[in-house]
Amino acid sequence: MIIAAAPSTALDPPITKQAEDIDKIWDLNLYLGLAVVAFVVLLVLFVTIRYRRRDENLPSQTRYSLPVQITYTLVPLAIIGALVAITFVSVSAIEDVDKKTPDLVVDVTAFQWQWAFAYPEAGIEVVGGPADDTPTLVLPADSTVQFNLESLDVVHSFWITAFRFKHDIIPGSPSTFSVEINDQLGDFPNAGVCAEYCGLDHAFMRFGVQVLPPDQFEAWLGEQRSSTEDDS
Ligand SMILES: [Cu+2]
Repeated sequence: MIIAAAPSTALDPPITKQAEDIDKIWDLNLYLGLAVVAFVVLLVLFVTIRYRRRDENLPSQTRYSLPVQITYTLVPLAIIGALVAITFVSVSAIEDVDKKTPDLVVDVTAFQWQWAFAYPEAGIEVVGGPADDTPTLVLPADSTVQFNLESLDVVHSFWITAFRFKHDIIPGSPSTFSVEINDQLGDFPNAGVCAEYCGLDHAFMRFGVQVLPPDQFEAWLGEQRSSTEDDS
Protein backbone atom coordinates (compact mmCIF):
# COMPACT_ATOMS: atom_id res chain seq x y z
CA MET A 1 0.00 0.00 0.00
CA ILE A 2 1.30 3.40 -0.95
CA ILE A 3 0.13 5.06 2.27
CA ALA A 4 2.65 2.98 4.19
CA ALA A 5 5.46 4.82 2.39
CA ALA A 6 4.46 8.32 3.47
CA PRO A 7 4.18 9.69 6.99
CA SER A 8 0.61 10.66 7.81
CA THR A 9 1.49 14.36 7.76
CA ALA A 10 2.26 14.20 4.02
CA LEU A 11 -1.33 13.23 3.18
CA ASP A 12 -4.60 15.13 3.29
CA PRO A 13 -5.80 15.35 6.91
CA PRO A 14 -8.01 12.45 8.00
CA ILE A 15 -11.65 13.29 7.28
CA THR A 16 -13.24 10.29 8.97
CA LYS A 17 -13.09 9.08 12.56
CA GLN A 18 -11.85 5.76 11.18
CA ALA A 19 -8.98 7.52 9.37
CA GLU A 20 -8.00 9.18 12.66
CA ASP A 21 -7.80 5.70 14.23
CA ILE A 22 -5.73 4.37 11.34
CA ASP A 23 -3.33 7.33 11.70
CA LYS A 24 -2.96 6.55 15.41
CA ILE A 25 -2.05 2.92 14.65
CA TRP A 26 0.39 4.08 11.97
CA ASP A 27 2.03 6.59 14.32
CA LEU A 28 2.26 4.00 17.12
CA ASN A 29 3.98 1.52 14.77
CA LEU A 30 6.29 4.25 13.47
CA TYR A 31 7.39 5.53 16.89
CA LEU A 32 7.81 2.03 18.36
CA GLY A 33 9.88 1.08 15.31
CA LEU A 34 12.03 4.19 15.70
CA ALA A 35 12.54 3.41 19.40
CA VAL A 36 13.78 -0.10 18.52
CA VAL A 37 16.12 1.32 15.85
CA ALA A 38 17.46 3.92 18.30
CA PHE A 39 18.06 1.23 20.96
CA VAL A 40 19.94 -1.03 18.52
CA VAL A 41 22.04 1.85 17.12
CA LEU A 42 22.96 3.01 20.64
CA LEU A 43 23.98 -0.53 21.65
CA VAL A 44 26.14 -0.89 18.52
CA LEU A 45 27.77 2.51 19.15
CA PHE A 46 28.37 1.69 22.81
CA VAL A 47 30.00 -1.66 22.05
CA THR A 48 32.02 -0.21 19.17
CA ILE A 49 33.46 2.59 21.27
CA ARG A 50 33.70 0.90 24.66
CA TYR A 51 35.32 -2.29 23.34
CA ARG A 52 37.37 -0.94 20.43
CA ARG A 53 40.63 -2.80 20.08
CA ARG A 54 42.98 -2.31 23.02
CA ASP A 55 45.43 -4.88 24.28
CA GLU A 56 43.88 -6.44 27.34
CA ASN A 57 40.40 -4.90 27.42
CA LEU A 58 38.17 -7.81 26.27
CA PRO A 59 34.51 -7.71 27.26
CA SER A 60 33.55 -10.32 29.82
CA GLN A 61 32.54 -13.50 27.99
CA THR A 62 29.17 -14.84 29.18
CA ARG A 63 27.33 -17.82 27.72
CA TYR A 64 23.71 -18.78 28.19
CA SER A 65 22.53 -15.84 30.27
CA LEU A 66 18.99 -16.90 31.04
CA PRO A 67 17.74 -13.46 32.20
CA VAL A 68 19.04 -11.81 29.00
CA GLN A 69 17.51 -14.50 26.79
CA ILE A 70 14.15 -14.24 28.54
CA THR A 71 14.19 -10.44 28.25
CA TYR A 72 15.05 -10.33 24.56
CA THR A 73 12.35 -12.90 23.82
CA LEU A 74 9.59 -11.46 25.95
CA VAL A 75 10.01 -7.74 25.17
CA PRO A 76 9.57 -8.08 21.36
CA LEU A 77 6.73 -10.56 21.91
CA ALA A 78 4.99 -8.08 24.20
CA ILE A 79 5.43 -5.25 21.65
CA ILE A 80 4.10 -7.36 18.76
CA GLY A 81 1.25 -8.73 20.91
CA ALA A 82 0.18 -5.19 21.87
CA LEU A 83 0.33 -3.99 18.24
CA VAL A 84 -1.71 -6.97 17.02
CA ALA A 85 -4.31 -6.48 19.78
CA ILE A 86 -4.65 -2.73 19.11
CA THR A 87 -4.94 -3.36 15.36
CA PHE A 88 -7.66 -6.01 15.86
CA VAL A 89 -9.69 -3.73 18.12
CA SER A 90 -9.42 -0.82 15.67
CA VAL A 91 -10.22 -2.90 12.59
CA SER A 92 -13.32 -4.39 14.20
CA ALA A 93 -14.41 -0.89 15.30
CA ILE A 94 -13.96 0.28 11.69
CA GLU A 95 -16.07 -2.63 10.44
CA ASP A 96 -18.76 -2.00 13.07
CA VAL A 97 -19.59 1.33 11.41
CA ASP A 98 -21.26 -0.76 8.66
CA LYS A 99 -23.94 -1.76 11.18
CA LYS A 100 -24.95 1.84 11.89
CA THR A 101 -27.90 3.45 10.16
CA PRO A 102 -26.33 5.88 7.67
CA ASP A 103 -27.28 9.58 7.47
CA LEU A 104 -26.43 9.53 3.77
CA VAL A 105 -26.11 6.85 1.09
CA VAL A 106 -23.86 7.44 -1.92
CA ASP A 107 -23.85 5.03 -4.86
CA VAL A 108 -20.40 5.00 -6.43
CA THR A 109 -20.12 3.72 -9.98
CA ALA A 110 -16.67 3.19 -11.47
CA PHE A 111 -16.23 2.80 -15.20
CA GLN A 112 -13.49 3.21 -17.80
CA TRP A 113 -12.39 5.85 -17.01
CA GLN A 114 -14.38 7.94 -14.62
CA TRP A 115 -16.60 7.97 -11.58
CA ALA A 116 -20.27 8.66 -10.96
CA PHE A 117 -21.59 9.56 -7.52
CA ALA A 118 -25.34 9.20 -7.07
CA TYR A 119 -27.30 10.43 -4.05
CA PRO A 120 -30.37 8.18 -4.40
CA GLU A 121 -32.41 9.84 -1.62
CA ALA A 122 -32.01 13.24 -3.32
CA GLY A 123 -32.32 11.82 -6.83
CA ILE A 124 -29.14 13.42 -8.15
CA GLU A 125 -25.96 12.20 -9.75
CA VAL A 126 -22.52 13.74 -10.28
CA VAL A 127 -20.65 12.22 -13.24
CA GLY A 128 -17.10 12.89 -14.39
CA GLY A 129 -16.26 13.49 -18.02
CA PRO A 130 -13.18 12.55 -20.04
CA ALA A 131 -9.63 13.33 -18.84
CA ASP A 132 -9.57 16.65 -16.94
CA ASP A 133 -13.28 16.84 -16.15
CA THR A 134 -13.06 15.26 -12.70
CA PRO A 135 -16.18 14.97 -10.55
CA THR A 136 -16.34 16.09 -6.93
CA LEU A 137 -17.73 13.89 -4.21
CA VAL A 138 -19.50 16.23 -1.79
CA LEU A 139 -20.06 14.99 1.77
CA PRO A 140 -21.61 16.45 4.92
CA ALA A 141 -19.41 16.82 8.02
CA ASP A 142 -20.34 14.96 11.22
CA SER A 143 -22.33 12.22 9.53
CA THR A 144 -22.31 8.51 8.83
CA VAL A 145 -22.04 7.82 5.11
CA GLN A 146 -22.62 4.49 3.43
CA PHE A 147 -20.95 3.88 0.05
CA ASN A 148 -22.38 1.30 -2.34
CA LEU A 149 -19.75 0.42 -4.90
CA GLU A 150 -20.27 -0.96 -8.36
CA SER A 151 -18.16 -1.32 -11.50
CA LEU A 152 -19.55 -1.28 -15.03
CA ASP A 153 -16.56 -2.95 -16.66
CA VAL A 154 -13.24 -3.98 -15.06
CA VAL A 155 -11.74 -4.02 -11.57
CA HIS A 156 -11.26 -0.52 -10.11
CA SER A 157 -10.33 0.56 -6.61
CA PHE A 158 -12.01 3.40 -4.74
CA TRP A 159 -9.37 5.23 -2.75
CA ILE A 160 -9.77 8.48 -0.88
CA THR A 161 -6.42 9.19 0.75
CA ALA A 162 -8.10 11.23 3.51
CA PHE A 163 -10.07 8.04 4.42
CA ARG A 164 -6.81 6.05 4.71
CA PHE A 165 -8.85 3.30 3.19
CA LYS A 166 -9.28 1.73 -0.24
CA HIS A 167 -11.88 -0.63 -1.51
CA ASP A 168 -11.64 -2.75 -4.66
CA ILE A 169 -14.65 -2.64 -6.95
CA ILE A 170 -15.14 -5.96 -8.71
CA PRO A 171 -17.53 -6.03 -11.68
CA GLY A 172 -20.61 -8.14 -10.98
CA SER A 173 -19.98 -8.06 -7.24
CA PRO A 174 -21.35 -4.86 -5.66
CA SER A 175 -19.96 -4.09 -2.21
CA THR A 176 -20.54 -1.58 0.54
CA PHE A 177 -18.78 0.15 3.42
CA SER A 178 -19.54 2.98 5.83
CA VAL A 179 -17.47 5.70 7.46
CA GLU A 180 -18.13 8.46 9.95
CA ILE A 181 -17.13 11.81 8.48
CA ASN A 182 -15.54 13.98 11.18
CA ASP A 183 -15.72 17.78 11.46
CA GLN A 184 -12.71 18.48 9.20
CA LEU A 185 -14.22 20.78 6.56
CA GLY A 186 -12.44 21.42 3.30
CA ASP A 187 -11.93 20.99 -0.37
CA PHE A 188 -9.52 18.25 -1.35
CA PRO A 189 -8.96 18.31 -5.11
CA ASN A 190 -7.55 15.01 -6.42
CA ALA A 191 -8.03 13.38 -3.00
CA GLY A 192 -9.73 10.45 -4.70
CA VAL A 193 -8.06 8.07 -7.13
CA CYS A 194 -8.57 4.75 -8.79
CA ALA A 195 -5.95 2.55 -7.14
CA GLU A 196 -6.21 -0.41 -9.50
CA TYR A 197 -4.71 -0.18 -12.96
CA CYS A 198 -7.70 -0.36 -15.28
CA GLY A 199 -6.51 0.58 -18.74
CA LEU A 200 -5.48 3.54 -20.92
CA ASP A 201 -6.87 6.50 -18.95
CA HIS A 202 -6.51 4.97 -15.48
CA ALA A 203 -4.24 7.88 -14.50
CA PHE A 204 -7.09 10.35 -15.09
CA MET A 205 -9.56 8.47 -12.88
CA ARG A 206 -9.37 11.04 -10.13
CA PHE A 207 -11.96 12.97 -8.22
CA GLY A 208 -12.17 15.77 -5.69
CA VAL A 209 -13.66 15.48 -2.24
CA GLN A 210 -15.40 18.35 -0.53
CA VAL A 211 -16.68 18.26 3.05
CA LEU A 212 -19.37 20.85 3.82
CA PRO A 213 -21.21 21.74 7.03
CA PRO A 214 -24.55 19.80 7.02
CA ASP A 215 -26.71 22.88 6.23
CA GLN A 216 -24.48 23.87 3.28
CA PHE A 217 -24.57 20.27 2.12
CA GLU A 218 -28.38 20.34 2.06
CA ALA A 219 -28.23 23.61 0.11
CA TRP A 220 -25.81 22.01 -2.38
CA LEU A 221 -28.19 19.04 -2.81
CA GLY A 222 -31.02 21.51 -3.49
CA GLU A 223 -28.97 23.34 -6.14
CA GLN A 224 -28.05 20.09 -7.86
CA ARG A 225 -31.66 18.97 -7.83
CA SER A 226 -32.92 22.16 -9.43
CA SER A 227 -30.17 22.18 -12.07
CA THR A 228 -31.04 18.56 -12.90
CA GLU A 229 -34.70 19.57 -13.28
CA ASP A 230 -33.69 22.49 -15.53
CA ASP A 231 -31.80 20.09 -17.79
CA SER A 232 -34.74 17.76 -18.23
CU1 LIG B 1 -9.96 2.41 -12.55
